[in-house]
Amino acid sequence: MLMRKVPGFVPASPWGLRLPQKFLFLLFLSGLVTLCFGALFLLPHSSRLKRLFLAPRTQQPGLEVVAEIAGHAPARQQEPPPNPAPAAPAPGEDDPSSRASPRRRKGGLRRTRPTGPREEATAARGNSIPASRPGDEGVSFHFDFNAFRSRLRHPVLGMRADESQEPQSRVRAQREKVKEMMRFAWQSYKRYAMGKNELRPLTKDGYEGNMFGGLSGATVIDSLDTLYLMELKEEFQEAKAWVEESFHLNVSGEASLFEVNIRYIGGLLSAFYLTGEEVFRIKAIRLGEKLLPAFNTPTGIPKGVVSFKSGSWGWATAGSSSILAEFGSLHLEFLHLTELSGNQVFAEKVRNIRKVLRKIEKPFGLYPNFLSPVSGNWVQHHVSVGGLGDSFYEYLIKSWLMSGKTDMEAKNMYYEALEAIETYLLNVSPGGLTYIAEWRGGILDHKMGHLACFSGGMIALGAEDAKEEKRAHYRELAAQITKTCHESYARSDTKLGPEAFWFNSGREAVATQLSESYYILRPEVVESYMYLWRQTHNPIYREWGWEVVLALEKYCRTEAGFSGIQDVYSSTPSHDNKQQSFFLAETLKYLYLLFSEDDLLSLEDWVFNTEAHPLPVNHSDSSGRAWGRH
Ligand code: DMJ
Repeated sequence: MLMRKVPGFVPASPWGLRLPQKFLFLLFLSGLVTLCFGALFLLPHSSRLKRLFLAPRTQQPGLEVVAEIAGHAPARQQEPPPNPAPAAPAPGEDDPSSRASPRRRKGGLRRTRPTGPREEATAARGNSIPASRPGDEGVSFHFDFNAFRSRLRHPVLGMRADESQEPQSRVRAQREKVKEMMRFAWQSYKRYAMGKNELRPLTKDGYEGNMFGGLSGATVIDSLDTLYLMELKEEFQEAKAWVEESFHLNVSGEASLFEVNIRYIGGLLSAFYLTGEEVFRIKAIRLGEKLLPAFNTPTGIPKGVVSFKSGSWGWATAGSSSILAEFGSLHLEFLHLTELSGNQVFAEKVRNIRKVLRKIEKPFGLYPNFLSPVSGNWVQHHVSVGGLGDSFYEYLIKSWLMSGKTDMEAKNMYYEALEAIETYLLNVSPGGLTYIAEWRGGILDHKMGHLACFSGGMIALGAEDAKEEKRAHYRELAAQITKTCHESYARSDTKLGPEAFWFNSGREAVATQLSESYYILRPEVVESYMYLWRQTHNPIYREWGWEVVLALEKYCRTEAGFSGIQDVYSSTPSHDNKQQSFFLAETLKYLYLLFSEDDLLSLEDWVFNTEAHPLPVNHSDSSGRAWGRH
């Protein structure tokens, strides 16, 4: 193109800008760039951008980290007691330090504050559940609560005849004592940590932890059904009001699928079935939807950690293996999510897990603890009925019972697994104590974890439906294992049991190192006492349960709640400053049931999930929803 020369015009650049104009333009450009980078670093919600532009992906932690968040970790993986905390926030107030700097452990989960309702609505996308507005979802589906209640064979809270006939009985006083402990545990939590996940009784403040992806109030949700069945009515209303007003699902952190399922989903489901209050049903379904991205793996075996972040595919930062006890302990809750929502997606997810497990080859009929969600193969051959494996076995027999004894597949898998466990893991010590060892590719570790002590109760529960010729044997086996677990308590100075105990070098049912000598208010031993009591009515189980009550009062009760202890072999143990939510959900509930009549939450009508939340047995013969296909 020809350019005419115009007088006074000096072509300064190919863009036709003069020097001062060019200078101004460059100045503007550099200002813009500075502004953008400034925003990236300084604006409060820029952390996601920073991650995108500046940081490599968080390094994937190994199996131990996954185990740790699952609460299945061996002793060395437990958190040390927290450092003295800053001044306690007022009840119900957020801890400002946690807001400014989310707790992050090496390899741990990111926990972020709630971000907004849009996050909630989008979490379900890609899993056949339409995104919906908070509050309206699940409402359109009608669950006939009255029909469900009319099918129960016993009143939920039992006949209560015992109390009027024996007002001064010892067992009534024992039950009242447990109720008082629950009231104290709740009131302490409410006073110092309401809305936080757990109470720290020594520092008198709350603790959020990093297992729940930003969800709060684990103790509230875990306590609902215990408060209800103990008829702590005022306290139950306080808990319910908190769920209605303050339990927000619009969080975007990374959570343990297992822990959220057993504590939050389990707690909400049982609160709904006990009361018929819609708020619990709706929140359970909404939260269930948020868990679905975890299943987006090549095999459909979920990863242990789910990201609640909007649009995420659930491929969060945890390691490459999924844990048997975690992906194997979803069945009960997910069937009930389908039952209460009418949405098959939940049941399909857990049916697929069952299918993978049924097909895969099992070494000697045993189920190793780690499975690749990508290849569907076992990752290593470590088998345990304690941590990492435990509740998978529990959910097999309970799936059978919860189905109204129609889920034959679960029944067969359970008895086959139990046979293999008996053949390869069961031992009797020189001193005559029966225990279930851990198996590492054929080599036995002669130890039992506290977690494995639930198995006495499980075997008792399953004994009645075993082959005729095995029933008495299983009853006896359950009693022997429970006796061994009682020994682990009886042989300590505090009469509380250690986290793990060994059978070697002439020592039996005792921990061999300090790192395994702690007790964190765990329920498994009293859980077995409860099942054995209901099966046998042998008064020894109530005696043993009472020993635990006295020990808890003496060593774990503090001015502001109950705390775990660091050494069961010390008569002056230090406290770990944590009132675990499962203490209210499980330990106190099982103790209360132990001192109650059998028709309080009758086992004919209810199964307890692995966090002791009661879920109803399917007595309907016409349900096409959750129990439709076996
Ligand atoms: C609870 O959260 C559950 O019982 C789980 O199955 C194992 N660990 C704790 C209690 O010890």
